[in-house]
Amino acid sequence: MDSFLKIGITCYPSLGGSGVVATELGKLLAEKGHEVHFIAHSVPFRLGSYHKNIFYHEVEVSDYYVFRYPPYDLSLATKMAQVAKTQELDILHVHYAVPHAVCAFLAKHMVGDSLKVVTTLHGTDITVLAQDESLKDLIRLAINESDAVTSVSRDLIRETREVLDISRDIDLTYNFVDERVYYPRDARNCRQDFAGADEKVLMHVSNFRPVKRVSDVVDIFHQVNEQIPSHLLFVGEGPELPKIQCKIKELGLCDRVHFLGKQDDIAHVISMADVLLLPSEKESFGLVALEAMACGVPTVGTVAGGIPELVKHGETGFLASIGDTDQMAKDCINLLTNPDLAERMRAACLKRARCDFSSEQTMANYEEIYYRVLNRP
Ligand code: GMT
Repeated sequence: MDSFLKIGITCYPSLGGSGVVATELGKLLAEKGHEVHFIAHSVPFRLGSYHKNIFYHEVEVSDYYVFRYPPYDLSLATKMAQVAKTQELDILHVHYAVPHAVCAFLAKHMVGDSLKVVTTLHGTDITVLAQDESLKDLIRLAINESDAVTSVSRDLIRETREVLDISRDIDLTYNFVDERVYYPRDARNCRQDFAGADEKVLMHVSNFRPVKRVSDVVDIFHQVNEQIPSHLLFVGEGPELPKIQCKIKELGLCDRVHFLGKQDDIAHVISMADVLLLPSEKESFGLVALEAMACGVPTVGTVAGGIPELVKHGETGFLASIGDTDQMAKDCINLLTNPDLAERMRAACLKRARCDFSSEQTMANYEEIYYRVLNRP
């Protein structure tokens, strides 16, 4: 059918929410009938099983001896152009500005204006990298030259305009989760491995980078555990992890805090929790809070970035100022000692995830953007 498109997608295949969202979007588009070509350095980790409309094109980087740093960006741009030409792509949808939007800009110059570039900004590409003078002008160029730019929150649109001093249109396209995967799972058996019947479970899932303020997670938990017997489950890995492990030891919380490392089946793992902690100082969206919400788990976190657009304070969780661990601990205690409130929030979470962040709506938004840049009704 004519209305089906050939779409190239580039993302970070092995880490982070941006890669997860890009891969899940590609899978949905393929299920709908579009032809989707992933162009990346490895197979996206959430790609899953074979689908006739999904193709993967690997970027191979030259290791010629004169290169001190192998030029991945140039190889990616060339691969994008090759795939666009041979597969007759309509759209190249790149997730994360650096280097993907820049590579797409180069690819478009190699292919011609028939190839339309859509760039999705995910957060740290603007809130961290665009603050760096060595990258700022390049990011601004790539954003201005994209045929459409989307952002995962209003707050990120605001910050992009402010940091890069640009005025072009940016479409708001919130993230989503696949409802067939993210729903409340029966995790009672797994929960029993950590917590007794009358104990509570708090959880933090992240890449343990400084912006996540994982130390605040420990401070919140410390206060909660003094009032309510509970356990803290950490999911993920990252640079702050060793520091956190030392802090847990110093506080004598080793038997209360459990490190699960990286986990694939996040829906199942999150379903063990009574509350998700997200005390970040930067968070353009906070995909993990949506994953939790879709499993009926409220979030206690901060008002950073786009979190308030996702978590409704008092309805699907509680939000406090960045660093206000006392308030976040109080909010957790309130939630964990008040079964009516917990049940109300759980129901509100399930409803909000389904109604306001549905995969169908998000895919429709992206399709509308694709057809718009192609000038097709
Ligand atoms: O959370 C991270 O630091 C990873 C990062 C990424 O690039 O994958 O996440 C960003 O994109 C996610 C998907 O859109 C958002 O949900 C995260 O909020 C955003 N992270 C930050 O803004 C710190």
